[in-house]
Amino acid sequence: MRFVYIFKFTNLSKFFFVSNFYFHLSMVLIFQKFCRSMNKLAHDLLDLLEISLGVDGHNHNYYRKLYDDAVSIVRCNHYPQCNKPDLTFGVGPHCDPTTLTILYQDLVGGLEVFVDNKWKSVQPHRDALVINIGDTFTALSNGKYKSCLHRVSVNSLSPRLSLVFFLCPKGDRELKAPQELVEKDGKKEYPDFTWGEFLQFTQKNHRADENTLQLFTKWLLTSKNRNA
Ligand SMILES: O=C(O)CCC(=O)C(=O)O
Repeated sequence: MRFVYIFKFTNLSKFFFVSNFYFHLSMVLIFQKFCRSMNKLAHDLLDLLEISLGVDGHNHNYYRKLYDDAVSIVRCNHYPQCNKPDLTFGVGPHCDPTTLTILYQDLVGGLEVFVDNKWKSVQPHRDALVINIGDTFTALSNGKYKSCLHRVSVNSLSPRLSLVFFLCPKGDRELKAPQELVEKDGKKEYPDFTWGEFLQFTQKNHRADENTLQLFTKWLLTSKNRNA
């Protein structure tokens, strides 16, 4: 009897191992496909931003080239129901330090952006992606594009899911606004930096919020004596 039982158990664990393996493998393949599509979309958006900034002549493909070996981040957020939603946030107010954010949210709602001195909710839509400018692109556009302050509220009725792709350059890539843009503006607003330095700053020195880029710039200029 005992042997039969063990035999059955072994078969069952094999079944779980195999089904889990295929489940995880299919998840990996889905995520891979998702990341490739988001990476392509992010690069297309960089091209559009370049055109909008008028630097697509002499500096054609400037931004795309900075991100040709991007090491981006994907985050799946799960916000459980909360009995006291007035006392907390899913995510507190912050600007993304990254370059561009492409976000898909389910239909529950909760994402809010700070516009015209008011928090406004970003209405979920089944077929829509939310695109955010991050602090790194603020610097790369010499301050022309501002990163967007946002937060996530929670509710007592339903959990919420979001899937977020953050475009990031390789850690040691030197980041600076195109020279053409700086010359047009007559002033370079931010010192050169690498994404590795900025990431480290947000993890060790200052948690991401609306002042991160400003404080990082100050920190760079004082700690490294760089010129803006
Ligand atoms: O879940 C959301 O809608 C936003 C998430 C977010 O701001 C973040 O992950 O940094």
